[in-house]
Amino acid sequence: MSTLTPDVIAQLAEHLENAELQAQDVTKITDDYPDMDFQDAYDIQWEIRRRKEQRGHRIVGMKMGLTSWAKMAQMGVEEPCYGFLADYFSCADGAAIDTSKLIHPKVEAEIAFVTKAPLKGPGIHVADVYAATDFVLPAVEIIDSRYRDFKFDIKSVVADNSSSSRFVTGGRCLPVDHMDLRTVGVVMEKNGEIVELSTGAAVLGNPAESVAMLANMLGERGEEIPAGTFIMTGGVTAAVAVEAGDCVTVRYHDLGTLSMRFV
Ligand code: 0L1
Ligand code: MG
Repeated sequence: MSTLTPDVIAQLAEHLENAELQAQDVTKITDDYPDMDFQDAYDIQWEIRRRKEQRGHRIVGMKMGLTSWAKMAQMGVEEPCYGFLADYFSCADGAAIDTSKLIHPKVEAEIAFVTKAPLKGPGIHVADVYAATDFVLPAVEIIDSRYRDFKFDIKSVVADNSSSSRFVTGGRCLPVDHMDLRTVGVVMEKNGEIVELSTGAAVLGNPAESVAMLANMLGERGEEIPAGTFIMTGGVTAAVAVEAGDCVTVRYHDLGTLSMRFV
């Protein structure tokens, strides 16, 4: 059930997308619309997606957020959410990421999937995800909430495309049946010092659970994960703030290493 009119959904989508494009922070939208519900929040997110596609951008993947206790505890929010990835969010391994286009970026080490068959909820489980997976690969997400000081609640976050901003991929692709994703070790270094350590199990016990959850959440809107979709499953560690001058390297067991610098 939604509480906001289509006009208000459109206005809020424009407001949040402008905040992203102008790298200008805003206050959380539930301050003005305290009764908005999850359907309103996802309607705003889908309207931002529509606006980008209308301007010629391609959607190149999906992300799940807040899927680890480290992230939930860090943000004081206890519910996973999803977002979409537009073409200009994608950065190559080794990229120089321009912080002047961002508000207050943070990095998260993630495990990503690429599907080879559609997944449509409800009822999708881990075995369905394994059967539909082409390969897994490492990814680093650069999140950038548009909300002042990263102060928000889950509905405001969902409307803001779950803080999606940039992501880096590279490393090695492996078939999912060659690995136990729960024991994939991850070491994050900032400027040569280890800042976070974790393993894949930090994400819902198994990152494949995160893909299943995405399929089931999309299924509630009659949507699916199409074959060939790139999906980031959520940070295995808490997010780490970065600024111009920082270099980040993330080492994954078996999946290689990703690096980026912030300029
Ligand atoms: O990818 C994420 O886990 C971020 C979800 C949104 C909350 C945040 O900005 O930390
Ligand atoms: Mg993330």
